[in-house]
Amino acid sequence: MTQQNISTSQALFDQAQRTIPGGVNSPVRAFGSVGGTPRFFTRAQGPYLWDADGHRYVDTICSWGPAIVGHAHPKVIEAVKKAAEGGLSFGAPTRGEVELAEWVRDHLPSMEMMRLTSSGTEATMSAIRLARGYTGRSKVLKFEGCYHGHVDSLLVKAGSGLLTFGNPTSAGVPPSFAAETLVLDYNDIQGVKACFAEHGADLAAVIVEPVAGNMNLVRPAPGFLETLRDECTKAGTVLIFDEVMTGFRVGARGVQGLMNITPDLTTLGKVIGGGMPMGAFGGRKDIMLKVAPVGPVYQAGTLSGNPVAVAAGLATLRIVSEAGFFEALTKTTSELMQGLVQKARAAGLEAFSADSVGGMFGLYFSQECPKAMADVTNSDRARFNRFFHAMLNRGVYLAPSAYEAGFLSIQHQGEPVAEILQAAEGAFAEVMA
Ligand code: HOZ
Repeated sequence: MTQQNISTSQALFDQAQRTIPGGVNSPVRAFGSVGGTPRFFTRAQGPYLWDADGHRYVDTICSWGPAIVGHAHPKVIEAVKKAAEGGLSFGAPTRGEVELAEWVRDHLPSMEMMRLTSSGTEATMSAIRLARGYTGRSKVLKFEGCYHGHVDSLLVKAGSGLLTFGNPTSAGVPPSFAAETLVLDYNDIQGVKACFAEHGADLAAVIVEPVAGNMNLVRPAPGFLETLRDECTKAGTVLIFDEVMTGFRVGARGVQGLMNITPDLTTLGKVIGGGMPMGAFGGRKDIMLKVAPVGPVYQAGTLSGNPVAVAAGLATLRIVSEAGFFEALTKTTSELMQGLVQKARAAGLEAFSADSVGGMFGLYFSQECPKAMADVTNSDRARFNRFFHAMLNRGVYLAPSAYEAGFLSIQHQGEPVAEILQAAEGAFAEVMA
């Protein structure tokens, strides 16, 4: 197959590296894991992206989740234009942010109260501080391969870009901060029980991606989230579900609704901003009332609850709450996974599996779906990298790392999914040659 001409992306990447470390503003985008030249994009519409050399791609990242209604959806764009015409930022309260908070509370009842932020990282950072302020304890338990944003005490054995670049604990995190973070394998139920037996009285919080999406997609094993809930309740530890990725992505009520488990605090991002910078943390009223100005835990932000981001978020959330939205998205995503497994088998590849929850999916070059980070590491990542490029060259943009999940939008139904499957037929044949 002839290779694409990507001279404009290449020139932009060369130029970018002179002023921006690695040429990118977020590490995974640099293609460090898969090699080659990152595409620079000029526009997106529905399920498609166009790069600076004019190539069109079916987008299976959807901005890492937010573009769930498709890129540049007319209703979202209209809401953004209207809000922008009224002023970009006031640094003061607005009606829209109250409406957004009420919408979120109505769909995620565990979030009795919340605070809006400008990113998921801010949300997790604030949730951890709040849990510490509420409990008067310092230690936090997290799970290997889960990524909760670039917060000092959570950049320990973290996922996403840290795994991609083989350095799961960031330089610049003081050992004394890291010492406050305990780390277990995802789905290690016995480890959780033993950890609580030893450290329960010192644990301020357990933070978990209830379906992991930053070491590829990894489902919670039966009993894992339930054990976290039970142990936290017994020890007076705050259970934080990081639903930055999964919130309004796996279903209208997040993983907590799908699995019927109530966390004490939840963090959100991505979909609630509809493609604009937005995050939120919230939960039990008695905990949230510790946040300033009513409580002693400080948290603030000039752009928090930004009116344009709130408008994009509200417009997006109104669409995802239409009847049948998640049923259709879940069906499309799961059919794509089945189709990809069939294409792999037809090409003679046994070591390939796929899974999805709502509109979020994982592709693994291994016989079985992973249960923890080590399973992803042990998959055939070299073959994934070849598959990534074979798909890119055929007009399908996959996440550029075996450690990332993928995302579809409601506009992928029909033709775009057919295009992905057709590309996969050629790509599987290429990686088996
Ligand atoms: N950390 C994000 C995915 N897990 C990637 C963010 C980005 O590059 O936009």
